[in-house]
Amino acid sequence: MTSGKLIGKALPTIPWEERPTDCRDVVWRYSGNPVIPRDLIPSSNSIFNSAVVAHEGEFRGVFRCDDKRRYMQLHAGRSQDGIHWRIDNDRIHFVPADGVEPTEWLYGYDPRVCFIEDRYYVTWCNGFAGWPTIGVATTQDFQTYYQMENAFLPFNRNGVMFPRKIQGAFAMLSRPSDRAHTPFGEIYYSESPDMTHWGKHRFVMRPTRGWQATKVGAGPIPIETTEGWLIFYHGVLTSCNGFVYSMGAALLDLEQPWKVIARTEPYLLHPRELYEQVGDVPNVVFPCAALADADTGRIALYYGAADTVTCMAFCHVSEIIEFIRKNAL
Ligand code: BMA
Repeated sequence: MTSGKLIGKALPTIPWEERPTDCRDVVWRYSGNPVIPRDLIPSSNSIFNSAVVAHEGEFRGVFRCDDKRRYMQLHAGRSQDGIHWRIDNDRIHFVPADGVEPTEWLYGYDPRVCFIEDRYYVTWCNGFAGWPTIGVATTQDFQTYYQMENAFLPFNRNGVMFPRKIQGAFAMLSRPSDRAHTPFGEIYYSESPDMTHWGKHRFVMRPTRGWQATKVGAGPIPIETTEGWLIFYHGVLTSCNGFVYSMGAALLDLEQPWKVIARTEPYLLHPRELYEQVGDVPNVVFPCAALADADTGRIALYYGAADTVTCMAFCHVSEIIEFIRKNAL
């Protein structure tokens, strides 16, 4: 059986730390977690569930910073090594893209950033007419962000773009939801010829049992491999004390990504460190970004912990693919 390789660019500068010798897991945490404390900038109550990409030899990101009013905001940040970050104290002020009617800024959370062809697409959970849906913006320099039309009607969350067109169309995963702390959640696939009109919706995956019994939602931008699209996703269990957010992984068909090749029955990351168990919302690990080096197969994951801080974890693509196959649902 082939173990699977990354398709894409060499990114030798991504953050990396070897697996501790006493660790038997395929995903291991960074010893310096959390990498971003809740109070990195004066205005923030918490900084978590954030998106990071490689850009011109450095790293850029869009960060979920809930402010001290507890309003959910998106802030831009930059880093030379992907670990030490400078984040703007003021939120991103989106500029309407050509022909787009300006809307009132209500809130933004859980951003993802995806490079496609010549620009970065930011997607996030956008407050629209009072309710959550998928907001979309583009940037080329991480200074000016042009807000496009929302991709969907409310209610929707976890809009995650694919990093290349599929069968000639832009493609996005999303998770239709409700207006509250949705007690359900399935992943769907949609495509668009122009990033404005979305359709051809396909069902991808639903909750099952155990750690992913209540809902599932896409995490980082899908990673292209020789074995399919590698996605890391969050799965939610309902305990007697509320939701518990863990992370699993799946392989999706390269040309028909709504077809799941395999997904993990056990979780890959689960709230067990204190910074994941204690915070504004206890027991949450929530991955939103990954950096991958095609030369070495190394993957660095960024995840929010307990809705309070930002953390990192690492894995090897070949080990993850083998784990998904051996431990498939
Ligand atoms: C989800 C989102 C995430 C958050 C999670 C746990 O609905 O709001 O941002 O991490 O709940 O509170």
